[in-house]
Amino acid sequence: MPLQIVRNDITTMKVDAIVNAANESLLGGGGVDGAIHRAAGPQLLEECRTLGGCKTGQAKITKGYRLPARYVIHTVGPVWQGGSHGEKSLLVSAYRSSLELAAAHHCESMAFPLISSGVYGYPKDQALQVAVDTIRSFLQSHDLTVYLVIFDRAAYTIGGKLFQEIAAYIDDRYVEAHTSPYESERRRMAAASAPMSAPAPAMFGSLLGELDQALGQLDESFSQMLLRKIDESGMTDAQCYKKANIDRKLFSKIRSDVHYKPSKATAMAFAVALELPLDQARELLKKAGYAFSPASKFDIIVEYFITHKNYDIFQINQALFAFDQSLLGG
Ligand code: AR6
Repeated sequence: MPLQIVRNDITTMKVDAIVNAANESLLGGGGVDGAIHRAAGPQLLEECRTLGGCKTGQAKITKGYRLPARYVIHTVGPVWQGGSHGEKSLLVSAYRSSLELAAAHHCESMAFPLISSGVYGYPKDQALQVAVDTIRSFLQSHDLTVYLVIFDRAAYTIGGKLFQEIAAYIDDRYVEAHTSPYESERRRMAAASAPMSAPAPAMFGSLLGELDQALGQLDESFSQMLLRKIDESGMTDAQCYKKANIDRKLFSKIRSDVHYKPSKATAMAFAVALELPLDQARELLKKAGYAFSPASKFDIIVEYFITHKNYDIFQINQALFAFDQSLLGG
């Protein structure tokens, strides 16, 4: 999955490059900077001394020394001064410069801390939004796996109102699924015994056509249905898998293997990228052998977003993260 949000200590990440939230001197400090220098050992500071500092919004690269990461990209985020001192564009620039440096060094994976959100005081929710937006737009034109590493849970809050709405939605579904089995049974029986109205003769032609099409689609595999729906949506393959937060390699596997069985998170990510209404999302999932379950918070949260026609996978992932669920994508 090209952008993943994880809760971790960045010094333990096994990626090509980790990013350090440094200061302009590049000579170390507290927070994540201190942790990275401690874990990398004194040689990191020696190399940093040769760099001549770094301006806010820019980035410089060193080796990773004792870290599992090959490189450390040192960037300097802005100090928060209320928001009207160009903080946002400097923060965007810190992310962009780091991403460009990683790409120039042929990194395939990198990890960011939430730059400026500690000692530098940038409000965490806004810092997170800038991080997600900037990384996401860079990934439109680059193949790279980027981890956004969240250290403390407080850094990660979705809006209180949204959180409560989703929590209420989960509660409702649980209630429906776990109480009143007689009521749902009664509803099922009533629906089954309702008389079917006969179609008017003029409709037969089009009905037969639809039936024909429906029967043809019965044998469709997940991969065939996915490719058909991508064509129908007018998106290109790349637009679709990027929107689904799926990497190109996984997509070509699905594309070339008619019988490919994706994970549930992958199937759901495509349903969201294609902006399918709930019934069609169910169909696509079924092709991969899955169903939305009222006993799974993960499923209910995705269902919440689909029924609210909010198909922004990053917002969905933020909500999943807030509820301690795994994320959508490959
Ligand atoms: N792994 C991942 N994230 C971490 C870790 C860790 N080991 N430790 C802290 N964080 P900060 P800034 C999070 O203060 O705001 C330094 O002294 C932390 O929870 O490290 O950009 C520099 O030298 C927070 O969300 O960086 C500068 O002087 C985020 O990393 C100044 O701080 C960034 O917090 C830079 O301040």
